[in-house]
Order: sequence, then C-alpha cells, then structure tokens
Amino acid sequence: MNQRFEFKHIHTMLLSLIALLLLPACGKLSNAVEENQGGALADNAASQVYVGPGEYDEFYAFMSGGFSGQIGVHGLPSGRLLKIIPVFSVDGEKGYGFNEETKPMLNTSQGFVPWDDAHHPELSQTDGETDGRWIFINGNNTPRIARIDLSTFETAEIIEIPNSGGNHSSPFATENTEYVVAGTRFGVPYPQQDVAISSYEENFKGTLSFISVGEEGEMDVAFQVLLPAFDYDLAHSGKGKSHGWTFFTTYNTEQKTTMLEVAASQNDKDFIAAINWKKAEEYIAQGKFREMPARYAHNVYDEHTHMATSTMKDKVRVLIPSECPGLVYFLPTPKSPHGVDVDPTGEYIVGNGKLSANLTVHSFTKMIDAIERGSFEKEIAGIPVLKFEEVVGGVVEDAGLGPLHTEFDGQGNAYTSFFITSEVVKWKVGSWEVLDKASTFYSIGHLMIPGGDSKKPEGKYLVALNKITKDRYLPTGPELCHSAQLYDISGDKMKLLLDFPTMGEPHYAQGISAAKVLPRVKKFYPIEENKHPYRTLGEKDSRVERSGKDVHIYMTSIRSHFAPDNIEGVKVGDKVYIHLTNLEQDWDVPHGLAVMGANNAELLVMGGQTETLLWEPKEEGVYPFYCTDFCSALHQEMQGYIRVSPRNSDIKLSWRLGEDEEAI
Ligand SMILES: [Cu+2]
Repeated sequence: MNQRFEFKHIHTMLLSLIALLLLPACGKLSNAVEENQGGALADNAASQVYVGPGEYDEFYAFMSGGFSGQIGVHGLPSGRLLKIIPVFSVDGEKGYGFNEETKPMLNTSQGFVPWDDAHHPELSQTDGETDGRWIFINGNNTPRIARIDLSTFETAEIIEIPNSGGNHSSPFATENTEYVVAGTRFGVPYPQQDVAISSYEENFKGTLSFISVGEEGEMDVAFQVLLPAFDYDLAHSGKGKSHGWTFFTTYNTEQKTTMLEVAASQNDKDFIAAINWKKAEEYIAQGKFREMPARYAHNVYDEHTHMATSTMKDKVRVLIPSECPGLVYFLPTPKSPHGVDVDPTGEYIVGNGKLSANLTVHSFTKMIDAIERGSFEKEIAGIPVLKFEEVVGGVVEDAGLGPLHTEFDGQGNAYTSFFITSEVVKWKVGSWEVLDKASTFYSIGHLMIPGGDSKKPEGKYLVALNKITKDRYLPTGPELCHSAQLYDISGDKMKLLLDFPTMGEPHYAQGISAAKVLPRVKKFYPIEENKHPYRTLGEKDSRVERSGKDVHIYMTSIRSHFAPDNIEGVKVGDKVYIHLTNLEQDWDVPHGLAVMGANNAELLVMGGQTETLLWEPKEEGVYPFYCTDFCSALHQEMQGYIRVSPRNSDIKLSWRLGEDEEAI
C-alpha cells in the first residue's frame, strides 16, 4: 500500500516536471518580441554577423540534420547555408543513394536503408585539437557511423555498429582520433534473438563500441565492451591527463521497458561509465577477448573509382568487464545524466543530470585516487561502483532546470544548456560560480562553441541549437523551420547576435576555423586519376555497347553538350546504364543529367567524376534528356534524345554527336 502511494507520488511529480518541459515555448513569447525589436539591433549586432558580398565567413559550422539524416554546412558568423552533405539519407538533388555508385553507401545488415537520424557531428582531432581532416556523424536508428572527407565535403565511409540499438552516444573522438565510439541507447537481446521483452534483465545487454580510425580515416570495429542493459545516452573521450579514457552517461539503470518517462526516473543516481580504452588495448593484445558472431556492413567510397563498395563483416571482438579488471568503473551521477563533457584540461567530467537542479562535476584525479585505493561502494556485473562523494570535484548549484550539455571557451569558463528554463548558463570551472545567463528561443538542446569540446576552444561565438521555433520566423504552416542562435561570448556577458534557420533538426553541431579547412579543399577531380570502370576520358571514346538486355552508354559532358547526344536502338525491357563522365577540369562546373520519365533521381557529376544513372524505359518513344545544373550561356542547349523501340525491334544500336559525325 505504502509503496504504491510512493510510486503514485513520484509519478505525479514527474508528470508535473514533464508538463514543465512543454511550457517554456509559450511562456517566453513576449520576451522574445522585446528581444527581437530591442537589444540586438540597438547594439549593432547586425555589423557583427555581416559578411560582405564576396567575403568568406570566419568559421565553418557543421550542423546535424537530425531526422533529415544529413549535415548542413553553414558559415559563421553569417549563418549562411553553404551546402547540404548527404550522409544517411538518399538525396535526389545530388543523386546520392540513387546513382549506381553511391547505392552501396546505404547498405546495412537489414539491406538498403535510405534514411537515418543523424545527431552528433564530431571533427577529427590531433593532440586534442580539431584538425580539419574529417567530420564523423552517428546514425541513430540503424546504428552507423559515417566519415565525411573535408577535402571534398562528401561522405567517404559508413560503418554499421553490430549488437546495438539507437546509436546515440556517438561518435565522440579520442584525442588523436584513435577511435570514435558508439554506445547503444537501447538494451537489446545479445545476441539479437526472439525472446520475451519481459526477459530484459536476463537476455538484454548494452554494448559500447570502439571504432578504430586509421591514417587515411578508414574505420573498423576494434572491440566492444559488454555492459548491463542500461540506456547509454552520450559520451566524451578524455584529453590531456584523462587521455585513454572515454566516459558514457547512462539512464534507465532501473532496466525498465515500458513508460520510461516515469519508470526510468526512479533511481536517485544513475552512472557515468568510465572506460579505460588503453587497458582494453592491452587485453585485446593479450587475447582476452571473445570473438562473437555479428553481421554489419562496411561501406567505402573510393575517390578514384568514384564508386562505393559494401562489405559484410561477420564477427566482432568483445571484452567482458568481469574478465577484464580495471576496464570499466561506474561513477554515480544524479538523476538521468544526459550530456557528459570533459573540460579542456581533461581534469573535470561534467555530468548533466537532466532531472537535477545541480550540475555534477567529477574530478579525474579523484577518480584515479579512488580506483587506486580500491574504494568502491559495490559491484554491478563485475564493474566496481565508485563512491559519489569520493569522485565529485564540484557542484554548480541551482544554475537552472534541465541541464543537458556543456562546452568550454578556453578561458576557464563553461557554458551549459538548460532545456526546461531555456537558457545558456556561463560558469567558472573550479570555483563553480554562475557568471551569466542568456535566454534561448526556445528550448535549447545542444550548444556549440567552435572547438568547444577540444583542448583548444576557439571561444568567440556560441551557437544554441533550439528545439522549438514558435514565433521567430514567418509562419510556414503547422511545421516551422528549426533554428540556431548565435551568441557573442568574447566579453563577460553573452550577447545574442543572430537567429538562423537550419535543415531538419539541428541536433548538435561542431565548428572550426575556416583557415584549418581551406587548404585541403579540392576544386575538381583530376581526370587522369579517374579509375571508374565505365569512365570515358574523351569525347572520341564516347559510345554505346549492348550486352544482352544491358545497354551501357559511355557519355561525356563539357560546356555545353553531351557526347553522344542522339542514341537509337534501345528497346523496351532494356536496362540502360548512362555512365556520364564530366570532362570539366575547372572549379564549380558540375553537369547534371535527367531523362524524362526515369524512375530515378538526376545525376550531378563533378568535374573529372563519373556517375551512372540506371534507366529502365517501359514504353517506346523518343525520350529527351538534358543538363540540370546551369553551366553556361548555352546550358539550355545542353540536351539530347534516346529513341526507345519495341522489344522485338531490329533497329540497330547507333549514336552520334553533330550532323556529320555518325559513329558506329
Ligand atoms: Cu551543363
């Protein structure tokens, strides 16, 4: 009876809290209007974000597209959208996932998956600093990590994460990008199998995966650590003195499977799991792992063949904590910690308990001392649980409600997002005093300072990534654009400069000085390096070949024609592969190609690249095709025809370019 009462009481409290979560968007509308019309312009914020015609922004910002599955590249401080990089979702604009070359990028153990939910862009680092080589991002839904090459701004590799469900605590690189990590959000049966959901505690597990990153960026699942089936929410790797460790937050240590909004909020403290990955490497070297069956896809795009290949892998190395002492420790952390963030020195590990009013900051030094003393509260599945009071390094008290994420400015200050009170709170690392607060519009999730999770933050701007837009932009029906806000953090007080819309949900973002990226950026692909098996390196090699029902068109484009541009002898029932090589060797001259009625997207081919459109004509006729990407004054003349004859036709295959150049 008593227990029941208590449960009901907690239930009511939680429901009130959840109601609060929904409130701030409504309560702040009048404030927002004042802010809109007053502060920003009066302080000449406009000149601070103005980037003149023809000038470059100072920073790149890579904004996750959330449920669009892509990455949006913006300039800062202008907020201008520069590019959408297709990553986990098909993209008709660029033909990604539609052309033959990129279809394998979206292959998984479940087959072709044309969509995902992309959350956390993570720049590669060298010695704890962003280096401008690559950006990684996690696919949440069908667990994957992608690597984008920042010389081409294209997705170069995607690896699936086996034995995982909801890849949220990912990718979060180590100090020299030795690894990117992936913790499962959902406990899942291990190995995946048909079992009763009620057998959760017995059959379900939580895996934390370490994905090695090679010199050229190539990824591999190096090992997994098998933990209890808690929900692993976010992660960050240590740096400096804590280099060698990665920290993962957990919630649902209650191990419930239904009505989690109440059931997973019972425990006063959940954990941060601290993984000593250098120790893991020792255990791997000693052979103390189990090789477990697993099925996961590894997809790689080759910049020279301009094609992706997909390989299925079938095993993974697993470390069991009870067999590997010193590998994992649990740090008790109040109330469903969400973000876990490590300060630039590597000493402080900030755990943001989203149902807590206080911010808990653990000390790495104290953690190591407690481990050396063997001072543990208990063990869970062979994992020592440290004593809260022995690892806590400081508490930021009553800073706000619903702390989520923290980044740093390199001046000894931290900035934490508070979802419920919809604000950014600036506080001092070490003295734990609150220095400043700035409202966000509305309901901030992540925040980002360029390099703000690295050893060397570039603490000039802060971007708030808000969940709700409400009255900030012209209404566009029931769905409004998602939004980011730019703050100047160079002074003592934060100053709101700009709102800018983003594509999909701007879940998290990372920023980097443009100067670190610019020297790497490619302007086109050298045609002499093109190793595509269906390349056409000059117009005179353009041709059409038949092999049974497969017709291969070796086509080229250069301003302003395709070669060939008249093709006859194609029949209903054929599979027509149009392999278009763009012969341009100049910056910013892609050509596109679209065929009337094709059940496919366009091709968008960069200079020196080859891409393939598969077209299966279903009816006889003469089908026009044309260039879709404006390329010259005679772009509108860049067109051609393909004649499609009946299945049993004896029209012979022919092609031509120009009146007199009939080719056979
Ligand atoms: Cu064109």
